Amino acid sequence: MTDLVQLTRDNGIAVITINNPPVNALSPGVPEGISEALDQIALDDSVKAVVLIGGGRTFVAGADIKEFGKMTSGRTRGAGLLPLLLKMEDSTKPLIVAIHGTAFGGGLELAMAGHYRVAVSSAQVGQPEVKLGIIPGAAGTQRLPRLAGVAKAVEMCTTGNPIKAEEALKFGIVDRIIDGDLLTGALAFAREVAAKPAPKTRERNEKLGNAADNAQIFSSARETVAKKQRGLLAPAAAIEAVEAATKLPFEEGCKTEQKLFIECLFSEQSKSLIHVFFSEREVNKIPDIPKETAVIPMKSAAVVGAGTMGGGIAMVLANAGIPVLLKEADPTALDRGLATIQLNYANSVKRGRFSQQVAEDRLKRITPTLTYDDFSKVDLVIEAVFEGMALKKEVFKELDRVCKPGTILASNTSTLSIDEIASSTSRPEFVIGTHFFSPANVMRLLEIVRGKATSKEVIATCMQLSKTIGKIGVLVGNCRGFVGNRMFGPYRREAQFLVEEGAGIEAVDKALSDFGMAMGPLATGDLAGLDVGWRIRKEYRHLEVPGIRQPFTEDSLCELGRYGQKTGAGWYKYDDQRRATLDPLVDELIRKWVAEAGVPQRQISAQEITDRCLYALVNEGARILEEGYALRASDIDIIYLNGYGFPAYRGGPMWYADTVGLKQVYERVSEFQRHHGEIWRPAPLLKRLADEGKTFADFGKEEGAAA
Ligand code: 3H9
Repeated sequence: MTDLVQLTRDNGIAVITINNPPVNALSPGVPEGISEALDQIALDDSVKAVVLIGGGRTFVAGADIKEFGKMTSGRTRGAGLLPLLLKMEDSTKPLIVAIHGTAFGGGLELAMAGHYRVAVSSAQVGQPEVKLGIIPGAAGTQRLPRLAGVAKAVEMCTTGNPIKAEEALKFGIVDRIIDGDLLTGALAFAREVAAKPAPKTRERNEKLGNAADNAQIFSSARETVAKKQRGLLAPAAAIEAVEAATKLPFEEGCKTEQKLFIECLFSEQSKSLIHVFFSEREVNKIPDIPKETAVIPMKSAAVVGAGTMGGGIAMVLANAGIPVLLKEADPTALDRGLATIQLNYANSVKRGRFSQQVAEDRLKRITPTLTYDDFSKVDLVIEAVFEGMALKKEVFKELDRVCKPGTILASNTSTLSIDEIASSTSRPEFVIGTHFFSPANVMRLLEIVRGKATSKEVIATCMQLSKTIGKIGVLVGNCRGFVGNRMFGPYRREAQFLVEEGAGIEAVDKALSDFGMAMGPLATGDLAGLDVGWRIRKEYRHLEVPGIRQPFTEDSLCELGRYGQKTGAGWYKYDDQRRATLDPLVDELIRKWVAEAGVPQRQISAQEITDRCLYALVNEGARILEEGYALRASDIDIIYLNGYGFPAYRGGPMWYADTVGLKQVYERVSEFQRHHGEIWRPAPLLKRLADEGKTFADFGKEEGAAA
């Protein structure tokens, strides 16, 4: 037997334990180990029943995702799990699967091939494969509807969301919840059923429904996935596979599932989503900050500024159980900020996200204040005042005076220099950027900006805090706009240039939305508020290089008071439900402005629109990477997926460029340089990697950079 699987005996019951830390994935050796254990058990007359359990913190979290890359590159292609699962199911001795932690993907498929399943109440089960761009590939789409019914199986296989043990019990996926020690409970259960015939899941057809009801389930599921999982291939494939379970015998259904599984696995979408899975975990690895770095205990916090961002950040902290002071200079602004928070919580209660009691508890953790009086007690302050250097420096000077030594002083600035802000304090090592994205209580991204003096403990604490508050923290360096907004500038610049050169506003947004972006760049501007960028541009106008082309339409719209959704008009006009329609006036104005500026007009294709906008992102991303402001290309991807609505199934802008091929991207960027001048000069790193036939992903691995 392999050392990943152990076989022991307990008074007539065999116990197979899987020990493949950290998550007992079904790596090579695990299925073989289980199979060997079953062979030994079959020959041992003293064994009356079998318990299969996971060692350590969980049952099996699925297939080993690292193996998929080997399969798609042709390095491995084993028999898969199906033969093992049939062998388990055909065992004449009842096999009880004992679940704690997570039985996900192949883990749930393994469990469903057992004759019974017992679980602790904290356990979760799920078929999360769609999140990796695939579908269950070991008969999950065939056994799950037989246990849970067709509708539940469709829901679980298309959303990928797990369910808790209690719900799994209700739907027949689990047979009993075990209170107390899982193994003890599983052994007792095994003794109860040892003499009974072992029910095979694949032969249980009573929950497979009837044709008419099923047709309804499948058609409404297809509608839902087309709307909610726009652009993704796997959810529709999952529906097709479950449909096969209702129409074909088990073996035939498995063949359909296999065919769809392989198609999905070899798709670009799956490769991208697997890249995203590992990249999300990679962001936590910071070369010069070891895991053991001490963190500062975080018992209480304060937020300065009760505007949209400040209020959202206070909610995020309160939601995570951290008491927070919310400070404003002006009583009216404070009342307004609090009213917004109350409204947000009330809306969440109305939508059933949490109870009134939870909302009240969270609200109680937010203490409004007009003074810095209690700031001496807090462990962290996040400043979220208006975006202007002079004001920020004033606030930090005051924070330095009132806060105890050791308090982390963080700024939510989206563009300004953390080093300059830190220079107004006597403790630059405690100053850091925590750049939240709007709405702060919804968006998952947190850019953590390292100043040149920021201490490792402060960085480690903020990285940990990002997890506590349910965000994905990405460490970036201190350059103008940091990573996300620095790249977003050229992206939105190109969107405006395209409009100025003759593309329609809707055509620009549609091209990017068809690519998969959550919203087009102009509609995004309207949502965020066009005045935000306008104010920032004014702050930096003195740095503009004369003779370099600048877009002007958005500033001109701002001068007319068209700030976007909040003023009911921006690039589009909005009704009171914030629904956008094209405004002929804007079109007229733009044509007039560009005629005055003498910009030649032409027809522009959707391909040019996407290439211009996306390669502007990529080219700037390449500079950021080379200059060391991002640790890895994949960190940039994670920023774009979680903060800017980039489609996960394209892997992020840097990954997307790698999939296009850097040679092709470089040539297109060079072509844009010939037509549009120096702003399109290819980043040196892009040129070098293209020349060497390498990818951005290679750069991260071979050379490493430092934020
Ligand atoms: C599948 O099963 C297909 C089937 O139909 C069969 C087809 C034949 N493989 O997330 P964490 C690593 S598809 C390899 O930080 P947590 C992870 O990279 C699979 N590695 O912990 C990390 O490594 P590192 C379906 C895996 O406690 C470490 O384990 N299953 C796998 O926050 C700890 O992970 C899934 O999609 C894996 N399957 O969360 C489940 N899982 O320390 C994917 C984890 O080097 N996994 N690792 O960075 C998860 O959702 C979470 O990891 C889990 C634990 C909830 C289990």
